[in-house]
Amino acid sequence: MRSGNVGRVRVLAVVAVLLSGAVACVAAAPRPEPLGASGETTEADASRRTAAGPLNVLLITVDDMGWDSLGITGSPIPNITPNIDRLAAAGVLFTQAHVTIAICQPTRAVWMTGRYPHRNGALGFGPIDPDVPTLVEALGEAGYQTGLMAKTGHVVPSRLTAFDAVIGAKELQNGRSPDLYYEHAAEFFRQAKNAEQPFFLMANSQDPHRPFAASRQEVNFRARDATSTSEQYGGGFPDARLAFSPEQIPVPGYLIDLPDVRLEVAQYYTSVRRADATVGAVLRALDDSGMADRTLVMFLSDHGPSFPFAKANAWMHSTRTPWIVRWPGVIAAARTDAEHMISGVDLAPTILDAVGLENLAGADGRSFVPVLRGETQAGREVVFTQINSLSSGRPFPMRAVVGRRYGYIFNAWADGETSYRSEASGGLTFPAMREAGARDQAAAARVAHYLFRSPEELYDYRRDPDALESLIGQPEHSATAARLRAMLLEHMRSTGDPQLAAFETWLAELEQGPSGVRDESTGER
Ligand SMILES: [Ca+2]
Repeated sequence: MRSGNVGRVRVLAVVAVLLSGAVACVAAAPRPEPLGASGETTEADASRRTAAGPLNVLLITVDDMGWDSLGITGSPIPNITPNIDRLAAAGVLFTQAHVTIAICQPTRAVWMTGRYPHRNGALGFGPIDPDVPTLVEALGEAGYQTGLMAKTGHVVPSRLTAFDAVIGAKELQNGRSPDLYYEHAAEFFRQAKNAEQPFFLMANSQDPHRPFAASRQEVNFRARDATSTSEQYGGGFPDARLAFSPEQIPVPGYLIDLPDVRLEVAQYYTSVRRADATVGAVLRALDDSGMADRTLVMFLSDHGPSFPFAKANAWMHSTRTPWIVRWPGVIAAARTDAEHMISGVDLAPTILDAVGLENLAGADGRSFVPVLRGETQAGREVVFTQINSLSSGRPFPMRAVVGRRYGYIFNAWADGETSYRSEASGGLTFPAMREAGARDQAAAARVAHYLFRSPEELYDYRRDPDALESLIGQPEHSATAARLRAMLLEHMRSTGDPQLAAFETWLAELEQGPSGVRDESTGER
């Protein structure tokens, strides 16, 4: 690592803090000294800089994969994710991890900045604000060779040039060919090794994002892709046959068990298996490079699956993610952490801390490196999640606080008339649920709840992980609701949330008494 660059990072960080006026948001605790900046070798330095050189970082992400779709997190499908399971067996798996926002682009903007969406500018599909520092730029300034594979339009799109190497989805068969991931990752590792630079590679699988493998949507997408002249498309798709029979797969509890739902979930799991193969291919390339023993590997999904009641929402299944870290020499193999709640805002601070760099100026998140080292970290009882506008550009603002047991959601858009629609409303599942609603009252209620919500929801996720019964209005849960409302209010105030006025208005209505609460079944207040 070049020490001059490290110094420049610090100067830029200080300037950025002064410009943004965000001094209060910078962690007050002293940060670890960057590599080589201190004359003394601490124990922490020793793990960062092995005899072979500084610590490399490989960040592997999958697209729209549910936290419980893996073997290691309890999927009943045999051998569904052998490669990810193997990675977890060599590191720590966090079972109480959440991303911050369950949409492709803004979730990655949170990862890159360590800031909540309303503090980095990327509320929906917009770019990160120009004055907000990013993880990739900090690592590049510190002498890291940086690379990006797929999802290129969704990772700091305004600053794609910040990456030294960009391998688009088109060169990876729409981000879905394990063989091509191997080839390109191997080449990236070779170049970093030859340049004698540490590396940061963000390898993004575009599986299991829609179109699911062997689906009608994929047939249609393939036809459009074949004639596309855009830079992003035209790379083709790997061939796929349905890997699981519809009878063989578990239907998520938040959906309704119907033939078309089973078929689409089987298609989803076919894509999950291919995503796992891509993860395995990238890890094999790392092994073959000979640098695995000085590389921190982090794995997570960008949010939950593209089904109703998951992606682009704020329920537990929307944001809960399987988050794995392998760090040779630091993390004892096969640990599971079910205690600490970690969040998308913590990703950049943790990577920077692990390699010995300062946190990004103005970051909301904080490093969980102490937890990786086996220590207990206070203040990890809840995470905050949100939705703003969807890929369609339509606003559906939601704010949520999620704990290990309870979760509270404020739906600022739920007025009894506005109807929710997202990408997951297409395909097979939601139309099948709507059709079932025409002949079944319970299905009709479920569909109506999805479409219209209510201003607030409260769930006991330990008892009801699929969020089937909101506890709002039940006297025995009113204290829990009040506690979570207060936590969310404080968070929204302290982060300057643009939905604050809407939430305060709602809380004022609640103060007026039970008549102020809208009855979800009738839409009346
Ligand atoms: Ca995604």
